[in-house]
Amino acid sequence: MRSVLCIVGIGVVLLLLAGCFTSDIGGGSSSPTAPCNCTGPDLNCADFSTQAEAQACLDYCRGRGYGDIHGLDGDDDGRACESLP
Ligand SMILES: [Ca+2]
Ligand SMILES: [Ca+2]
Repeated sequence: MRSVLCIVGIGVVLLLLAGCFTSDIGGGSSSPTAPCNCTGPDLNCADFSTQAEAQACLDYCRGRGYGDIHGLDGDDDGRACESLP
């Protein structure tokens, strides 16, 4: 009797775990708020239409520890793509 309870308990735990994983997969389309991809392909100022977009990408990648991986801030003053509107 005790082992039956044990098996039922394990089954419940597995169901809960499965629920966690499926909800993760369902809600986890890769970072919809990311302004750009910090791991490539390489971006340049010409790939952004405004300075704010380039800035968001620069700040985002710096915040994640990638630094100015796309080379958007060539003079390293903290402002990305000064040439953009
Ligand atoms: Ca680049
Ligand atoms: Ca700059």
